[in-house]
Amino acid sequence: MFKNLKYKVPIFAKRKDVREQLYPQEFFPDDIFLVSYPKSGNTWLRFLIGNAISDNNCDFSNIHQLVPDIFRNRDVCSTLARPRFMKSHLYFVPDFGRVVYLVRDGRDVAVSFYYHSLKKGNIPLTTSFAEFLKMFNKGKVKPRVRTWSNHVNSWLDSKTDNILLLKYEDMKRDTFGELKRVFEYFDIPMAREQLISAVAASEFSRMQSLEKEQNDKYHDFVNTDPSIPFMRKGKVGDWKEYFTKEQLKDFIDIHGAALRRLGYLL
Ligand code: PPS
Repeated sequence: MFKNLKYKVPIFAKRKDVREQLYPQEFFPDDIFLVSYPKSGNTWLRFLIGNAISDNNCDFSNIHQLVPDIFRNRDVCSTLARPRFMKSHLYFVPDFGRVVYLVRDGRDVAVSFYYHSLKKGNIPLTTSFAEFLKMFNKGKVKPRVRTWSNHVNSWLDSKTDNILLLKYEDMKRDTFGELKRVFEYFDIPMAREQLISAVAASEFSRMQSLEKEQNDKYHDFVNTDPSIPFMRKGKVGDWKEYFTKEQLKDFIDIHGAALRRLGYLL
């Protein structure tokens, strides 16, 4: 099963006993995993799907019940109706049958990750973006899921069938079209009107209001440092405000191949 892989699978995924302690008890062939490197827009995708399958009742209080994380909400996974949608930040794992692999320009990911790390207290508040970027480029940030380009390449190089590649930038341009593509790709019937209303219920401004309302309760997203919002900017190309020419050159030296294969370096 693990033969002929260019990228190493995580040690815990190789060890069946450990895997069983971490993952849901059972995987089903119709499970759908929403996989991404952190800060690529996974929560937005979870809200879109969560709203579509719950008649627009998704918020920060129940997102983990509707579209759980395979580790943190492991017990919830076994209670879900099938087909289950579950979230993960793992780099390539052969155990995942049907996958939506969500990507975002690594430079925007780096900026978003910087604020995330400050918010979570994973780096001192005095850390500059320049200092953080050096750690990011080496994959030395929490959670440790290797470098951005390593993650991207591991999934793009995988020979697994049934991977739908989604781009944050395309979701921004045509949210309805991209959400529709997810349901169509996996042959899950979903009424057009429901998709339209799920898109509206998951708009940045609405999720931002929800974050403010639910600020003191749901620590995963919001109850860390409230002065740094989870719903920060939600923009494409914000990196231009942060990167110096030299940082951009270094970034391209390290992650250029992955940026190029995703069409981010035209
Ligand atoms: S996490 O912590 O890894 O789960 O983060 P993740 O959810 O993958 O990514 C967070 C970024 O996604 C932005 N976001 C959105 N953008 C557009 N529209 C909507 N509705 C939306 N919801 C979340 C969020 O603002 C983070 O990006 P930045 O650039 O930091 O604003």
